[in-house]
Amino acid sequence: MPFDRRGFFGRMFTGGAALQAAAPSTARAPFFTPELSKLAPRIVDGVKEFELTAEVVTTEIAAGRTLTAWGYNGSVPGPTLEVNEGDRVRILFRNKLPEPTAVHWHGFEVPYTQDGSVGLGQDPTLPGETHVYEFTLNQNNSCFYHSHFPMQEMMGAIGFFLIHPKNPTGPRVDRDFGLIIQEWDLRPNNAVPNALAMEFNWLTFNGKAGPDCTPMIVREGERVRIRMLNLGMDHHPIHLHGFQFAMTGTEGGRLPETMWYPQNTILVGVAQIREIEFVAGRVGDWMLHCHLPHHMMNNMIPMVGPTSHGADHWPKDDPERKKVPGYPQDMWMPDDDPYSHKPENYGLRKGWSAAMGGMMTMVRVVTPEMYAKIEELRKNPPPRKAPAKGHEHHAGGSR
Ligand SMILES: [Cu+2]
Repeated sequence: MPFDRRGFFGRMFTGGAALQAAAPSTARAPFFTPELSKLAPRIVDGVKEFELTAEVVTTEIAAGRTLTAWGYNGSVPGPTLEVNEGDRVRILFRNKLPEPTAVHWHGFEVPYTQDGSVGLGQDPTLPGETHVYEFTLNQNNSCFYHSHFPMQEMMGAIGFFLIHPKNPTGPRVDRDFGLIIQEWDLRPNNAVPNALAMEFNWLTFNGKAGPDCTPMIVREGERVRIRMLNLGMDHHPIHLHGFQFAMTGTEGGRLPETMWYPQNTILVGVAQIREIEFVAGRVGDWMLHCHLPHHMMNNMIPMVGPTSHGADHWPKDDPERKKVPGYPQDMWMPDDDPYSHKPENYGLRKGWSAAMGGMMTMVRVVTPEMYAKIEELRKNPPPRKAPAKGHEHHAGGSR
């Protein structure tokens, strides 16, 4: 398929800046899923063999807010699997959950007996049992794995599974990120989500709610791809500040450039993957977030106020203000400290955390100097600080 690198898209995205990303290169950008580890295979007679275990996982989705959900290999969502087109893959799947389960390989072109469609292609894997999946992957696209029991899906049982192309097409990206979109209904003093809910008060990218999402760090001028995967009860319109991007791929694979068009908000429907690309042409700390208003906050409660918050943040329990129809609506409660130990947050403006609640992360487009500083901190990160007193609501611990 012919790709014109000097086409209008290149010009639109770069605004005349050097098209560094389109320079020929054979090296592939590493795929990076912030917060989530990669599951390393062992090679057995030329087959990539993975061990995947479904189990109960307790994690922290924001400072002080615990989630006990169902994931894989100690992680919720599960670890990222990454293979190449043409690979033979074997998965030794162990069920450590207290009920039957099965893993569906979502988007895979494999024999139906290996597809994980429980009932049709296989029996459920009972608690304590191991089931072996094996297939050859003659395809290239962003896939995922998940339990094929719907309530288990809502308990978090999902992970990324990327199949890299043998022969990549189109402009090469410098940065390649993956985000898994999930939503949780967590009631007060309860870490176990209500999997039947239709309304959600905690919204996560890769198992973290803002401001606990680790920013994606890129250098000025780099070509960035973000692959967003959604599995929940809502479709999420994801908006990027500061740039126009193009949808360059779906869960079915990369799209030809003739199908790209500019946008800055993209609807990621349930069970879909949407891949966006842009050239990060301008330095800045740019939000990437779901634009559903209720998904831009943590621990959304039926009424925000009146509350008994201290004098240093909003809303204020003030009879005069309460005469104004509608007051109070929004909160403003910066608490940067519990997140200041992350190297990726270095140098953010004071008070940044107040605006970063909910399904909200950042693309930080940085100078070479800032990039070097963050790299240095990654080798030697500062200690973690506790949330400020009275700020437990940030994490929802007190409600
Ligand atoms: Cu949303």
